Amino acid sequence: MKIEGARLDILPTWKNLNDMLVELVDRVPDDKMEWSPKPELWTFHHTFLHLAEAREQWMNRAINDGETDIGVYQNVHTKQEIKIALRQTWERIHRTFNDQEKLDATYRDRYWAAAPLRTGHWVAFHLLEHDLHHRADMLLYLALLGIETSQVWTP
Ligand code: NI
Repeated sequence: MKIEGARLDILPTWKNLNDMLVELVDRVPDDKMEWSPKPELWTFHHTFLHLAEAREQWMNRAINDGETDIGVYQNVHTKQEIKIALRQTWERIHRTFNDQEKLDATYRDRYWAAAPLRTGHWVAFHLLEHDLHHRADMLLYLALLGIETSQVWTP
């Protein structure tokens, strides 16, 4: 019996998570965007760019969706630009992960000869984990600064 692939029904939850990431940008005081708890740790600013760039890299290098890269590190600087980048890159990955055929297909990084073959499901869960991981970093940063957010009750 052929087992049909299930739709990725985490997308509405992930959309909500992306909205919270966008909201988090405004929770960071302007004079703390370049702050990190230790010099060797990434700043808020760098972490937000890294999230958007990771989505772009997966869509370009592995999924190869044919869309134009927004050039995160070159073009995204201000808080407003970061919020737009988080929304644009979310829309881009959503278009892929909301498509059953693309979700079930397999992909390999085009620029890394030893790259393992991955399903669209794997890429989706990897990027979801990545969003959660770095959101947690930034929530902890805010807690260290004594800034409360409405998104969590404990740091
Ligand atoms: Ni990362």
